[in-house]
Amino acid sequence: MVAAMNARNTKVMNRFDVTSRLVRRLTHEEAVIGGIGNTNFDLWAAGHRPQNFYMLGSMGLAFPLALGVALAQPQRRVVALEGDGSLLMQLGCLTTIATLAPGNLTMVVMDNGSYQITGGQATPAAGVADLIAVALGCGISGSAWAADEEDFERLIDQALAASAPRLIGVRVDDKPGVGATRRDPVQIRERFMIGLGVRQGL
Ligand SMILES: Cc1ncc(C[n+]2csc(CCOP(=O)(O)OP(=O)(O)O)c2C)c(N)n1
Repeated sequence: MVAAMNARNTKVMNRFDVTSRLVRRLTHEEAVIGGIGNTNFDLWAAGHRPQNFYMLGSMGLAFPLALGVALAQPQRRVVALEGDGSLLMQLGCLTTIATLAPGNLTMVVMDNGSYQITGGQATPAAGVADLIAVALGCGISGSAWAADEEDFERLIDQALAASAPRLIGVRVDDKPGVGATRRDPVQIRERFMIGLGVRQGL
């Protein structure tokens, strides 16, 4: 049963492929927040959208930032992508998200069991820690590991129609991110605010 599945029972997928599958399912100008490094690189490579935000430099801030967007724009669906190492650095955000429970927030953790971009050091998620069990324990019910790509798409469709936040866990391989965003925080912020309709374009 999917809900009882742990990370060890799941297929190891590819982050760029999974990210591309996610982006192809977006049809309502959903906001998507990519986390530091690989999650935002692959989000960029999957095809830039005006509603994409690419976190630079701050581990673990994709979910908190997405929480803010979800609360500010309750009519818009918000998706956040984060690496396991980054989520582990900011685990407390899951309790805040469970407490505020925005129904329009979907989170995806791309779990490669390592701090890949800084040299592949193992994270606790490679060993004893199960991030979906953590999310469920924090009160984010409905969170689940994706068994394979098809299951991931099914979980995304369910989450995008849900009325409570969810975390979807995806075990991914160690392939590097495919693209690279320009390291220009002001441009990233301005583009995003225009994409969300809260600032006029130039
Ligand atoms: C507070 C802090 N410590 C360390 C770093 C350096 N750093 C940047 S990305 C990263 C690893 C991110 O790991 P993960 O989120 O699992 O993503 P992956 O690289 O595996 O895709 C580290 C250690 C940082 N940016 N901020």
